[in-house]
Parts: sequence; structure tokens; C-alpha cells
Amino acid sequence: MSESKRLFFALEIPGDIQQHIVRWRAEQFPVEAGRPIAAANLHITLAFLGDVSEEKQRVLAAQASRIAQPGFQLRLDDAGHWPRSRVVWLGPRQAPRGLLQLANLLRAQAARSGCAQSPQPFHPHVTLLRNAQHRVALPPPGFGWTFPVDAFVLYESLFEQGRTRYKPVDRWLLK
Ligand code: 2AM
Repeated sequence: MSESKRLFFALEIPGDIQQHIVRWRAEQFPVEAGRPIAAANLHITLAFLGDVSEEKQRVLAAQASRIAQPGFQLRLDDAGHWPRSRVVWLGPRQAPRGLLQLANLLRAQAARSGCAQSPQPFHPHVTLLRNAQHRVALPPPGFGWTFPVDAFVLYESLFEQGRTRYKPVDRWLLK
């Protein structure tokens, strides 16, 4: 039997925007606010799959490849703190319809394949800080980054040498 992999579908954040975000984050949040996520690991999860067998991965990838929808512009201009999950996040004030449509479809396909989906409403976000257990002063409005989204990615979550790394394993264009 083949080994399972921890997988999730997500949107990439372009490299230059990842760099802008981490510079802004360093200015906005004191070091004690939480553990910063590495620039290269910043992403927006669309559907979390959990531990997936090779066979199930093939089925999910085949379904993903049949998704036909256009790309969209994404603006990240909102931030918040979820004390329960101890996460400080960045996200869109107004999620583009295309993003919600894509996430709903991937989440429904995942659920049908037996990947349990969180009952919480989907709130697209980029996790900026983890272990944010104390009250955090949120940045004043006025920040924001906009970029085109023309693809979505299947990532594998790896834990290597004490670090988490998200490795892209598949990529599909939106067009
Ligand atoms: P988070 O950043 O809000 O914690 C890789 O772990 C990605 O999958 C992260 O974006 C993480 O979201 C998300 N993730 C991990 N476990 C999850 C779960 N049980 N339900 C939904 N998303 C999850």
C-alpha cells in the first residue's frame, strides 16, 4: 500500500507580494504577537484534504483538472485575529465570486471523496502569525495588495528538519 500525503488546494501569493506582506507584517506586529509564517509559505487555502492516499489524490486531481472557470483579481485588504485558532490573518474585505465558486466546488468534491470539510463557514485568508494567543492590535485600514489569480495549486504539507514546507504537486490554470 502506498503512503498517504497531507494535501490541500490553495491559491499562491505571488513572490513579490509575499515579500511586501512580510515587510508590512514586521512593521505592524511586535515579535511577541505570534510566530510568523515564512514568506514562501503564505497562501490561501481553498480546500483542506488531510491525509490522502495516492489513489484518492488521482481522483481529486482528475476532478480538479475538469474545473473550467475564469481567473479573477484578488485584493487582500482586511486583517483579523481568531483567538480560538490563535491565528492572525490577512484576507479580502470582499471575496471575489470566482474565489468562492472555486473553493465551494473543491470543497464539495473533497467531501464527496471522503475528505471531511470543516463545518465552519469558509473565510478565505492568508495565515500571517500562529500561536497568537494574546490580544493583538490590528493594523489600521489603508493597507492592501491586489494581484491576478490565474491558477490554483495542490500542495503537500511537509515537516522537514523541524520546519513546515508546502510543496506544490499539481497546478491548474483558470481561463
Ligand atoms: P490555517 O492557516 O487557517 O491554519 C495547511 O495546513 C493549510 O491548510 C493552512 O492554510 C491551514 O489553515 C489549512 N488547514 C489545516 N487544517 C485544516 C482543517 N482541519 N480545516 C481547514 N483548513 C485546514
